Amino acid sequence: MPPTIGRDLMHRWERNPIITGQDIPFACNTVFNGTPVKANGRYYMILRVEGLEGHSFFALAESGDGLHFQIDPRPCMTPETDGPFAEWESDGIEDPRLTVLEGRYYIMYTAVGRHGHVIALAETDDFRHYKRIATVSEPGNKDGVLFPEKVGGLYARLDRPIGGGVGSVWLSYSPDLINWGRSEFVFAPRPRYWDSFRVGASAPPIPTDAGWLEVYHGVKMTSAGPIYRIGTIMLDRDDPSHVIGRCVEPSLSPREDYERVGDIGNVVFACGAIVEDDGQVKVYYGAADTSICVATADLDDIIHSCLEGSTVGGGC
Ligand code: BMA
Repeated sequence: MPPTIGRDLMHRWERNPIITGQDIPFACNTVFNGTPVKANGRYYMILRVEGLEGHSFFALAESGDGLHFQIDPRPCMTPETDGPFAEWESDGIEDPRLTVLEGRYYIMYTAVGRHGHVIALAETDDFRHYKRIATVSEPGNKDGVLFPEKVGGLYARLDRPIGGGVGSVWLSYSPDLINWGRSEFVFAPRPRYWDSFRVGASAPPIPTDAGWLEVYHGVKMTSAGPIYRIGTIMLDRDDPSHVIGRCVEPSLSPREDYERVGDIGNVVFACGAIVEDDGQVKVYYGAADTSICVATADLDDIIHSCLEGSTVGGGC
């Protein structure tokens, strides 16, 4: 692994940010927390856009190289105003996570309404038309990420319920993507570490020979407010509630001005990653809730970073 003294394991692209509010072809406050997939050699990214009134919706960005994106002229998915989803989405839809599962594109996202945050699931064939499937959690849950394969014959997801005031990551299973249960604890904030206040799943889990690689976010609360960082954890392939290893140090911390300053400063927050054929991983992240950036790292280095920390801080 190359030395990481004075720098992060994930290397920022020198021309970050890759998408800002200036690139959005309609009125908005900010753009952040985009989720990518690569299909037929092209990159598609669903972006969280915050409207001027403060509610979020989604827009589509497309690219040939994963670095330079074109944004569709109209939003691709907006909160429902009629029907069963309307009361859950009256204050917006946030933080999409795209998963390719059984050849279909699924979007787990956070619906925000008068009951607070719930996790919802939709699917798309073309990234432009979306069919809602179900709300899949009770209020008080967010950061839902769907596994790209069944685990033990069932669909699986990670999520982040707030239980007892603590934001920990949990695992649930489903036979049909609608009914979820068999929930199990996976990992919690680590006292006195960079992820001591909250943790949550960020990218949909990535299958590797070492297990399920999960790129997560960890929050430290300080007297100047929260600091959001990106970390990695390895979960067992057959039983993802079992933690194999967890990074000691974050893989990416807010350091650049565009990560330090914005609507919410000191935030790097990933919603997806692409593993390229050459073993490089592109991690897409929102910076300061104000723009979208990309950082890269070698898959082997990321795996090594979480395996070396298997016993630190109790592991989980
Ligand atoms: C989290 C989510 C993210 C956001 C982050 C930092 O709770 O709401 O959408 O990027 O906070 O503000």
